[in-house]
Amino acid sequence: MDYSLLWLDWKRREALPSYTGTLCGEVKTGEGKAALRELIAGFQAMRGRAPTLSSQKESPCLRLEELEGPGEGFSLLREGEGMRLRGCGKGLLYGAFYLLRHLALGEDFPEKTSSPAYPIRMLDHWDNADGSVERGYSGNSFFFREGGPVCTARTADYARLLASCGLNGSCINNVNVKGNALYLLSGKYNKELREIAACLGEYGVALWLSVSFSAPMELGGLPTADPLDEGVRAWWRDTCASLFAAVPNLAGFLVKADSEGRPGPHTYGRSHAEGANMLAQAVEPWGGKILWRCFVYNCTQDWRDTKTDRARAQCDTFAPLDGLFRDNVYLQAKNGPVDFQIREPVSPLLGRLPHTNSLLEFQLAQEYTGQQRHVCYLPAMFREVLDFRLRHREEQDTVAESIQAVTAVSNTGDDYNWTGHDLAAANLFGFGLLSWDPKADPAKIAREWSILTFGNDPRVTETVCRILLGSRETYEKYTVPLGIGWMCVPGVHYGPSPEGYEYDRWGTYHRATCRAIGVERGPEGTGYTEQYAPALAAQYRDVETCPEELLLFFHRVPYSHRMKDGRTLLQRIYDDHFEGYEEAEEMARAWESLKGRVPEDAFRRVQERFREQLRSAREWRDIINSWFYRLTMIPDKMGRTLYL
Ligand code: GCV
Repeated sequence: MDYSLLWLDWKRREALPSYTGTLCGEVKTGEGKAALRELIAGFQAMRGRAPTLSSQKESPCLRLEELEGPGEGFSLLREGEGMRLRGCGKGLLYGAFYLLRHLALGEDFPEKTSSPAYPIRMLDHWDNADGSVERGYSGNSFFFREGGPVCTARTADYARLLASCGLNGSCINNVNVKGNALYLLSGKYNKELREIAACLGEYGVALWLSVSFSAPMELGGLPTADPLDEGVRAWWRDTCASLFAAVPNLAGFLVKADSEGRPGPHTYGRSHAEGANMLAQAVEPWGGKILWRCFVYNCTQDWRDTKTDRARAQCDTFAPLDGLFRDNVYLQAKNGPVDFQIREPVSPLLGRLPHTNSLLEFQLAQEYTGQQRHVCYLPAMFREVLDFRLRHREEQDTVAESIQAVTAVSNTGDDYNWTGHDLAAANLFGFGLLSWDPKADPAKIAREWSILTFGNDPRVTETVCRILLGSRETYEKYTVPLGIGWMCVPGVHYGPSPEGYEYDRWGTYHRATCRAIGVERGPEGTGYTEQYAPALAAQYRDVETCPEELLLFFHRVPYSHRMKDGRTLLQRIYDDHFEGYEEAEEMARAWESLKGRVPEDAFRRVQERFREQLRSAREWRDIINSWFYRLTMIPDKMGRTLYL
């Protein structure tokens, strides 16, 4: 096998309950059969012996009861010394994985009745047709090789991984549609797409494709892509009719329009609602859906322009359109208003679409959070976002309660371990579990992932959890302070460059002088705070009540600003950077202590990553601290080394 099975590599477990020796009941659907297959293989791996199959009810056994319908929920209940798993085909599949995971954790009768929080729980791949992956940190694409899509054994194991943690959709190509990806719509690759869709479908995973808004011109040779043009509408209708007929299990399209140079309806003086609705009508006869990204902002800003605020752009564009989208359109908004920084406030747009389907987008690919070379466990951050109260209503006002679907930019590639850093697989697993249940506990997820991956050695579990659970704060401390973002090397987004984005066109400025830093986003400044519900706006606009970890996102403050614990802002920045590096050293030492307790190949891969993390963390610490020192000429109170 040229790749790992990650958390699906079931380990032997002593004294498994006796019902795992017999499976009874009949299954009919593809997903039901996949559930049975997984149970047989899982029990065999854990017991060392295949279970027997019986169509009769025997005792004790695991009894499968398949219901008719598309439902995804399941119930897993004890029946004497056995268990009964009940659900429609997909439900059986999720229930089977639930049972296997919990048996592997050492539970004998893991009873559970569960159904997913959202009907769409997916991954977005930024894979290009040439096999490269935009912001990919774990090798090349396994969906595309030599210019076209491919279906391989890995596709099936990918589908298993997704289903095993509750995910049910995959958009396999980059939102920046380029090269041969354009021809995914043309019929040229229908055979390959059909194969991929069928392979994913066996595990309840729907296929999605990213499409270019100007495909009618690029592919169809039309003179325009105007969404109100009859010829354009007919072109999309015909194209969808042939594609959806040829590729069963195609769920719809993801569209990045009028964003970072991509074509869109604004070119024709049309709104995003007009653009999205035109596509929605074309896919509607096929039950298709349109996922329309809200990542729309001016990416050719003049840094001298102090009025335009990129953080405002998405709400300014989309909030006024709330309620104008068709039912099969989902507006896809990133978790923060800017772009997947280590610390951002929750996007105000998520609270401003009460009459539109909205889809929350996270990023597993750690573009700004260490690029899968630094350990940075993200489920805790995801949970913070999901739990965040948007305050537009008295009740049921959390992000989790305000959205209708979730997705994440994938962190997978064709590396042996799928995610480059072995510990980054915990992010994929955790996102899946949270997409099913947004109340899932990130600490429990880390524990579960560690046991499934490395086995049930308490010392390993405790150490891995300690590393994972502190890693986000550690990363934040030695990199970019208090929500300011963007002090990374332009383009690659790895390593420190405190002024790298300062005089550029991307709208990402901190405007530091020798006295103060930050962009004022209250009403006296850009007014961004006023995009939130009144209670939140009031909290954010006042520097005293603004959460400290977001101070520099919302306010321009002098370095002498007193933090709540009495330290100055500048001293806090120095302290964080020194502490962050020490914490990274401590994490690396903790990993070293696992030598001989985790498989040697995984040990070495992670050890290698920690070497790079420490090198890079030291660089961040010294460059950021020295840059502030050179600007202010205020020394560190503790007398630690700063460089002139
Ligand atoms: C796919 C950021 C990334 C781009 C990405 C874009 C997006 O700007 O740097 O690589 O493009 O976000 O989300 O569309």
